Amino acid sequence: MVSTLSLSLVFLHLALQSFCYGECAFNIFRYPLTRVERKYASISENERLRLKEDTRDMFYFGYDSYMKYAYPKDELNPIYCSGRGPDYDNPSNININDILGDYSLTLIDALDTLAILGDAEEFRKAVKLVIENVSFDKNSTVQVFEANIRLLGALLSAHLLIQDENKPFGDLEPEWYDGELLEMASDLASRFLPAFDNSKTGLPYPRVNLREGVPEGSRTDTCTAGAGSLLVEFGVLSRLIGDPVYEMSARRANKVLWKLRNSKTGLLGNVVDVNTGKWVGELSGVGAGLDSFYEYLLKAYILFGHPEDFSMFNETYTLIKQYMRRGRPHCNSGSGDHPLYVNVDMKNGGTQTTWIDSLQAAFAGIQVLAGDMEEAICTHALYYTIWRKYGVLPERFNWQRISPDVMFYPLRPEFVESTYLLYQATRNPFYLHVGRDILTSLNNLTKAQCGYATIHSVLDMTLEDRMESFFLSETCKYLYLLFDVDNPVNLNSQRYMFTTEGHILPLAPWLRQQTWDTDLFSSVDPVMQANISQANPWENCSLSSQRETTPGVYLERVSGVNTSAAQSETRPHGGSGSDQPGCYCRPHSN
Ligand code: DMJ
Repeated sequence: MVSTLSLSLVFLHLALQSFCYGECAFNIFRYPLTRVERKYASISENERLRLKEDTRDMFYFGYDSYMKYAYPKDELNPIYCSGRGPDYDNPSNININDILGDYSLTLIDALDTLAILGDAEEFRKAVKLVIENVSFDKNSTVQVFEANIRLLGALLSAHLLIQDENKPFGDLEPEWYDGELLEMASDLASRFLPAFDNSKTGLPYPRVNLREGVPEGSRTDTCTAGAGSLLVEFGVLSRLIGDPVYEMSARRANKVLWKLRNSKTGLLGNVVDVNTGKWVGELSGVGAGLDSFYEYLLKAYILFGHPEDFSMFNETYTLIKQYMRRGRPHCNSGSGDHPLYVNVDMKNGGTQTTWIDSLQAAFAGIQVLAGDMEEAICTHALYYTIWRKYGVLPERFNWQRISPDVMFYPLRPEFVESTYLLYQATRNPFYLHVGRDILTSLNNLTKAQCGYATIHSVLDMTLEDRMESFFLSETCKYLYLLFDVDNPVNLNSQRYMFTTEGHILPLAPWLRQQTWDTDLFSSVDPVMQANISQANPWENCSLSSQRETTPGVYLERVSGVNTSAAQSETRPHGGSGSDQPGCYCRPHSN
């Protein structure tokens, strides 16, 4: 790993220049500058503006082609210039059917990117098309997680942008607008509720049929991110319409996952059964299957301000660093391999795989939000090295064999996202250069006849005829925002937060107002509690941080139990990872 990835050291050093100015142990910019240092040290204003315009062109090439060849279908086939909808003939084709539902997905997902590009006219036109033509009353069985982040998040974001009286993106409001997008959001979310109602633990079934609810014989295994990344959108919807049921359902799912953490390590697995609460996949990592669960603990706190979400994030983040981080302890000094986060066994923290996946590239962005800047720079540098090697990120990269394990690249945004967030946080022109590399390789490697195409294999750069909706909603958006330094989002960055699908939401005081006692809604009913306890008899071990933040009050409020009595019966729990004061537990009797 050291030799091939040693390039990441160079990138790391370059990236640390402005961040560590005057503080870090080393400074590699000694004059005269080398050729590489000269390249990364600055970027001309003309070049930045050219990159911004090129990114704009990239978006419109994809968007206009979608509108011309694919709309009202869900996605564009960018090679054969046609549209794609659900595969109704083959219900088991979940690669397609989990996401596409015959609801003009790409158009809805792209709404706030149009606003961010300053195209108020096209935004209003698109809003009209959505309101007049899209219905969620469809016989489509889709993933709750995907429909939540791509559709619900997009509808809420567009509605809130329209409602913003300051109009930072121009006049987005069609004159006849009367909250129709919010009504659609509410209708869509109501179709998700059977996923929660039908489960024995409170964790949502992974899929619902939009018309019929949870299909007979539906699979009960869900990834952790799928069950635990709903709180941002559900919380905003609940607060907008004054109905706590959505926030309650999402909070309860998070609470259940929290109770299911491994008693020894405190880690979560990547797949869980919604009826038994048993872990089906015991892999713990920061990429596929778990990524947005961590992200939404932090983002829910940023948005709604509940200390409990922050405690959960902090506790989890500490454990991630404790169990998953490998390599030298300090990123920019000392000896050893470049740090990376590996996938581990949730039961003991042992390394389980020798690959990292491209979704993990978003973790650097989470580290920026968490304020762990040196580590964010370090994480990002590793992915940049891999990006440079292939021109894109393979879906999985084997860090032991230094080669891809899974070859495709479906135009994912994660690496662009963390590049943008790092530039916002550091203002280091290094990241503009990274953005230029990304833009260049997307144009060189993925541009097809009428849009941008998924790379089938990073080894031979063959293409697949698919442009996922997140290309317009995230990849193009983050790249544009990276170069458009004067964009209203960047000038008021303290006023906005991105969902995991890149939709912007306002950080507004009204979202932080307590309209109901959310703690009460996070309780789990007795039947569900019994199921969870069976799955994890040591569940209370993992509640230490909640008890510490609201000592004695939390459990009394949700269950009526006098917690001081309950706590006096506890005994110390001796697993590693549970050495914080106050982590006492006893097993439940079954
Ligand atoms: C997007 O839909 C979201 O970013 C999600 O959180 C993860 N996967 C895709 C993009 O890769």
